[in-house]
Amino acid sequence: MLVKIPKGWEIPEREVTPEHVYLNRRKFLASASAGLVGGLIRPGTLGGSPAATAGAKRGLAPLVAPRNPEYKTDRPITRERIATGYNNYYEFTEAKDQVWKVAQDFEPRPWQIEFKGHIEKPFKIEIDDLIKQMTLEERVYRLRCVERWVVIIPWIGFPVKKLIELAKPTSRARFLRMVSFFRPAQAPGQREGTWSTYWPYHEGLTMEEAYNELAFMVVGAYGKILPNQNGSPLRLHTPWKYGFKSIKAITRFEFVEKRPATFWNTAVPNEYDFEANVNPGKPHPRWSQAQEQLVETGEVVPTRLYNGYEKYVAHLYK
Ligand SMILES: Nc1nc2c(c(=O)[nH]1)N[C@H]1C(S)=C(S)[C@@H](COP(=O)(O)O)O[C@H]1N2
Ligand SMILES: [Mo]
Repeated sequence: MLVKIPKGWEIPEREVTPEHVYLNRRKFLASASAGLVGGLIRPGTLGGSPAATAGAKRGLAPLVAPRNPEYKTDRPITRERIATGYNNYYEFTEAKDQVWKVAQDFEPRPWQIEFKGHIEKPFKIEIDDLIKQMTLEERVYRLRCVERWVVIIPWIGFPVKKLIELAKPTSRARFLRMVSFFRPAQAPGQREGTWSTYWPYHEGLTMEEAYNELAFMVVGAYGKILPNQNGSPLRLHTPWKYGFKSIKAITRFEFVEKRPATFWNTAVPNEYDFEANVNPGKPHPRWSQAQEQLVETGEVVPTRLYNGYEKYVAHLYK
């Protein structure tokens, strides 16, 4: 059932400081004005570009793939301009409504991806050669940020399983480690202080999670090549986990034996764990996770265990 926002509903500001804790208070206050603080994200106030995709100056190349009808969501797809105009991408800026702008000059091509670790033979491949080897499909998935905001996006990509099959891991591989880019010249957030010791962004999954049918490698959205702000040219989406697991702009896949360190777990270990499964019953140390807010409409709805994807993944955590 749909829970409308009660009048004056607010998450007190002290409870919603985003992933960076209190380390950069002033900058947070600037960016928070467009977010959950104050309770509402006003529809139509996001982004600054008249194009459907926020910031797409000349338009993105079309990328069309048949929709996989298996994956249903509780709400309609979020308008493109909202989902491309409100982002988390700390390499660029912590101001969610500015990421599209700051990321405009980032160059997602040419882009080489490295495969290493416990695989038959390490290799490198250009993103477009990788895409050519894959059968693309569209999947409409929820994205639930640990900060409690939700968007619903028609992603285009292929199962992580297919990528693993290409890499041919040996039996020693127990985790898949993923590493993002490091380009301080194009990413202002990598030049500034707060997170300087943690870049590049890095994440990981157990091999079992990576093989799960939901785990998706994304190369497009809304019938186009993925815009920079959503993680072009290649990002992960694991819809049963908090958004921070879904690493953007991946440059390296590494098959490892030991559980890899992850960006947010290293930076703020008491707030972000490796598993990061969406769970309404497990509060963040600074806020409840029982409810969440649709970015487009401002509706506040109950959080669902595994973000509503229980039937696909619950068995992994028995
Ligand atoms: N490289 C990188 N990947 C990242 C992030 C980031 O800051 N850097 N933020 C994460 C977080 S916290 C979220 S909620 C999602 C947001 O994805 P979206 O902007 O496409 O909605 O990206 C995730 N992937
Ligand atoms: Mo997030």
